[in-house]
Amino acid sequence: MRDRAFVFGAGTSSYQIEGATDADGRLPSIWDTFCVTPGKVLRGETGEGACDHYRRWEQDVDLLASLGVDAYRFSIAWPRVMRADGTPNPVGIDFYRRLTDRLAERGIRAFVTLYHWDLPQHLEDRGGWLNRDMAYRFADYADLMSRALAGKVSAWATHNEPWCAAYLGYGNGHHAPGHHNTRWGVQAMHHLLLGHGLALPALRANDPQAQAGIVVNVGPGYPASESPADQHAVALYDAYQNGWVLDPLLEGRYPEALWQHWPGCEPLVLAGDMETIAQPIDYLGLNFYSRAVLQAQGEQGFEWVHRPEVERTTMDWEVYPQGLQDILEAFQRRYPNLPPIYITENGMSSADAVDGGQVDDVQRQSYLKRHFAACSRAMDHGVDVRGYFIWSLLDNFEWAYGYERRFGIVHVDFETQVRTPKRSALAYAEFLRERAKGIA
Ligand code: IFM
Repeated sequence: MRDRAFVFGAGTSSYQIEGATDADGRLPSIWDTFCVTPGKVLRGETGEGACDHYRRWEQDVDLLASLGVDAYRFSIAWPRVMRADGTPNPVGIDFYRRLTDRLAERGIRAFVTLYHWDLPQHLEDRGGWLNRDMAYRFADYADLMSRALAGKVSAWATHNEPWCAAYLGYGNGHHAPGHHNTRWGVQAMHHLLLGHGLALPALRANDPQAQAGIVVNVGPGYPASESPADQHAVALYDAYQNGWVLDPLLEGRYPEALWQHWPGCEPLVLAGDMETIAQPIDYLGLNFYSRAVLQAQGEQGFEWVHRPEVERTTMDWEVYPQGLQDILEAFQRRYPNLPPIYITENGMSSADAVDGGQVDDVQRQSYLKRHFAACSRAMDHGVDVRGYFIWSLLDNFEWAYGYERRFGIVHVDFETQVRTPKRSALAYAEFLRERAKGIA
């Protein structure tokens, strides 16, 4: 059991839960556009209703308090808080003021992400993250929000998972805005990271007590065989999956192996950019779900080996808790200046249904326990992990999969908006009560 300084929480993001996409002057986001583009989202679902959190936020804070979490991780919808001319939308900002105030009243720390993928559509119309200017617009937005919420936030994250925003959004088109061009993905990543670096000074100046960092999705690769070709495949995969984001942030350079995988796709980098990107951060958020088993495919390639016999989730992601320990320890060895870490997302999707007023999500309870145990082992081996957030508080809009994939520890009936804590939520609450007793 960890002491009280260790933060236990749960997370969500704006587009996935808020709904109310045209309330109080919120502007359209790239996800609003993407969702109504035929064939992009399963069953054509959208974030228009989602969990109706924009209207039910008080009930959701009560839910968090009933679980006994130390912290709540959520994101701000950029299109809610800033008008197209860059001026603030006071009604939108007030929503997040009320939310953070209520969390503070309940003794719950706010971990706030600025960008969890809902770029205002009018900015995409100017090129989105392919346009270098976006990094400066993002810094303005960070400045606005860190002034507005100064003193109310425990930790700011500039971005959530720039890998997904860049690669899925601009590289392979699975996410909004749906572009399919590797070079664009690489350039979008550079501008996202530059935006991160440009935002940091504003966060520090406006809200000096808060921690400032970034959240990155990571995953370990393992070779399908001992062959040198498969080992090389893993090195390429690691550059693509982890190093592409972490090397610039922590070492001020892109990994060479990335350009073996994507020859000729280097981004346009201006003088001083890498220094801006690699400024020190107070913490690094890591999102962990699964692992990849890989084999070589050609000179520059790798491919996933699908092993049907292993435990999987309804995302078809392999359940491999040991991967969390392995990757934490690998990063500790690799990056001498690794900042303190929060596991900002960990969780799984399953086909949960309410039965007799209960949701018995046995696999999720086991998944969470095994992953937290793996995280604890890494801590015992010296990795400085400061907190662990379950993804997600609520079943929600799972991007291109719509509402089908349920990640919540709380079940949401999307027809009635009734919330039902699953067994995993009840077990988490019990664990947190026991911990409180142990350290009282
Ligand atoms: O739901 C997403 C979240 O928005 C970002 N990280 C991964 C989760 C599960 O796919």
